[in-house]
Amino acid sequence: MKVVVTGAAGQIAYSLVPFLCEEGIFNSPKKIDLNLVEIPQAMERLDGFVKELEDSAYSTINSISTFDNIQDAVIDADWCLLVGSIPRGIVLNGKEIKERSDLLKINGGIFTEQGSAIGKNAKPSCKILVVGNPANTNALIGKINSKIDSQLWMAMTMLDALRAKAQLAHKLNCHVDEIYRLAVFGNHSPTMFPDLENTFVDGKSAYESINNHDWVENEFLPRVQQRGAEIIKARGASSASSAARAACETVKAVEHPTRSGDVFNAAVMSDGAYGIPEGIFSGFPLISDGRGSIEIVRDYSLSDFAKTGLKRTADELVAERNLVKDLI
Ligand code: NAX
Repeated sequence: MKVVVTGAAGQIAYSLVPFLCEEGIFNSPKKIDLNLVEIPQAMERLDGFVKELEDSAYSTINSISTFDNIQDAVIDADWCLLVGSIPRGIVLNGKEIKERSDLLKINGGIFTEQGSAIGKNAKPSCKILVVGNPANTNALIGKINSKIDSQLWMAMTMLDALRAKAQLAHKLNCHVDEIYRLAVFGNHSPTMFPDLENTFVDGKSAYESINNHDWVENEFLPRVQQRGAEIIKARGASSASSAARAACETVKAVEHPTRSGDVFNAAVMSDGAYGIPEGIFSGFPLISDGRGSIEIVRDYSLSDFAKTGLKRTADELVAERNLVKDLI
């Protein structure tokens, strides 16, 4: 099977690709043809990484190829992990890219081209995970430009869900594996809404076990929403190892059936579920049948507090869509 990773010389890919090469990630006995994509200026760095991958002698890998153009890289692709993008804070033409709106326009151009290439050249059953930020709106641009309905486009919200799980496990003094049905709704941004009211630990509602709304609203939510900024402050660089693990967990979650009574997290195109407007990419609780089909789980009950949180993050996504309307 063919797996494409863009931004392959970047820091997330440096952890992500080795994770993907481990046994048991893809639900297929086939060996992987790995296509790594970068911009021309980063090809030398990418070659160094390829040497390390070769030296790792993975039994899952059939071939490793590098590309500085997306068109050829995605021919017959089964999976595309779109990690490459221009980060906030970079200086382009003497101007620092600070605003999400500027980032949206610059990255929008990249995802128009990548979407169109994937639509034309990848398999009709190709699955695409957008990691590069602003991930939700980049996924929207990619999907619309692919012009193919059968391909599955997602944006990554798994990292937000794993962050929320870790905080909850800490609070309830339980193991992360004991947590079921934790869902993160909305945008991969500080407006995201991780819901605890439908989350279960040991068969009991996590929200009721915590029994402290003030902690949920004023400690848990801001901590999860601001975790990325906290890591940048401490590390001097954005989350890479955890982001890579989250991307790999998303692939695994789509490729294998969801454990009974649980969900997994990714952003997909909304069909109006939970009042999130149609035609934007929002985080939802999802299940997979492990055969390429995923579905939104629709039985979460939302309190007024949750509905307010969902509206805020959905409004942000609609505003982002308006900023890129000439690209979709
Ligand atoms: P890096 O700057 O280390 O790597 C990005 C790489 O992408 C660079 O090597 C660059 O040359 C390459 N690139 C740029 N444009 C490209 C193009 N058109 N085709 C192919 N490659 C291209 O960033 P890194 O830390 O790896 O982060 C990558 C992206 O993930 C960023 O946009 C970042 O904001 C985003 N993140 C998303 C997360 C999520 O949960 N959705 C969490 C982590 C991360 O912040």
